[in-house]
Amino acid sequence: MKLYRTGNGQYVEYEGSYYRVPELSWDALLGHDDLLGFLHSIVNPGHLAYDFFSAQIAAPIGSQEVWAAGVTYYRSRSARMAEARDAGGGDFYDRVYSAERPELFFKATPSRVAAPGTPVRIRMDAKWSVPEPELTLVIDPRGRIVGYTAGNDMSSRDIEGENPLYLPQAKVYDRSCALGPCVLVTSEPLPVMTPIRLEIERQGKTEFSGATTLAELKRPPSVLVEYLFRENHFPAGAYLMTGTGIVPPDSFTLLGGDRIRITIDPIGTLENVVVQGPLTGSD
Ligand code: DO4
Ligand code: MG
Repeated sequence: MKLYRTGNGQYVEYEGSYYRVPELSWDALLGHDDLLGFLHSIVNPGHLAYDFFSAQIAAPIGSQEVWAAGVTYYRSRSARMAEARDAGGGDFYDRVYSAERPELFFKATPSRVAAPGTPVRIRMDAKWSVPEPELTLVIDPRGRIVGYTAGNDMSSRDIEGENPLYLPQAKVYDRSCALGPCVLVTSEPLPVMTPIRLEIERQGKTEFSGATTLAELKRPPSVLVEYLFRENHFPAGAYLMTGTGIVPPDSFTLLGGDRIRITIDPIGTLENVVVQGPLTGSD
């Protein structure tokens, strides 16, 4: 069951039809004791909606914080070790990959999150920027995974590689994160063979494409959530990006105008265009 947040309220997509979710804020939905059961109760002719396609899809987030896990795929460990070699950082990326405690970091407040179809940004003071396509866990205030969305953990690799203490600047800035297009609400874990695909289009041509599967994710999502909720309360719930398993070659950097597509089949495709510089009023 797919839950969309739009400029026109919330909709549920189920078996090809759309249903209007009666007035409940996004935070109230995530706080629901039985979100999946509640959404199933809406799937009836009384709530059928025919105006979904005229609604502007918004990022599927209310007042939740976005957190991220790092170095959860072998590919990410290797890329990070290479970029931090001159800073003497190779060793601790390897250590965190095999340590019991995961790397978790704060990623974004809701205002820094780009909606599907709106720009994500690269920093003016960065020379090496990449998207990171990541399965993102949607967690309710009780610490239960209630759904999944696609996420883009935009990253400045030169800033991160210069000194690991610069990680927050490499990761957290305006529109450094995108989420969407919907939340797949389910009580089942996603199959391990679920593919995550990244395509970067430049001037109408594919500049980079890559794929991985959840089978490459080293740590179970439930373990990442358990660490996130240790000593932390999230009254509105939280989002947790699970790390990237796709890293473009070191010669690649994003440019303004690039189009990024992140596809996780049961969720859909999250698409954003890259901007370097200030956003215009309409962004
Ligand atoms: O440790 C740096 C960040 C790693 C990251 O964002 C990832 O592996 O996805
Ligand atoms: Mg990441």
